[in-house]
Amino acid sequence: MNTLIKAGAIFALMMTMATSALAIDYTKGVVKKVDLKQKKVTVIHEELINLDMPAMTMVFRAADETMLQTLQEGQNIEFVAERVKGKLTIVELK
Ligand SMILES: [Cu+2]
Repeated sequence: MNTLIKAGAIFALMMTMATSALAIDYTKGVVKKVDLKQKKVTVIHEELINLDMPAMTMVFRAADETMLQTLQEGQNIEFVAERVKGKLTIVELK
């Protein structure tokens, strides 16, 4: 029984990983402003398909500070944004 549960859990985990790997779709954008204090970044982004959002300029939160520190105004980026606790957050950066 235990082995079965473990096998099931591992399978579920593998499926999750496979799905998220496939789902990663980077969106292009240009950094307009970096706010290290507020951990926010303004990005002129192209269409965000996963969020059903057209191209626009908007403020995102950054998943972590190190990510923010690599960003500079005017920089071209490719990123993944997701809704984290109701707030649009950049979770992946190329
Ligand atoms: Cu937007």
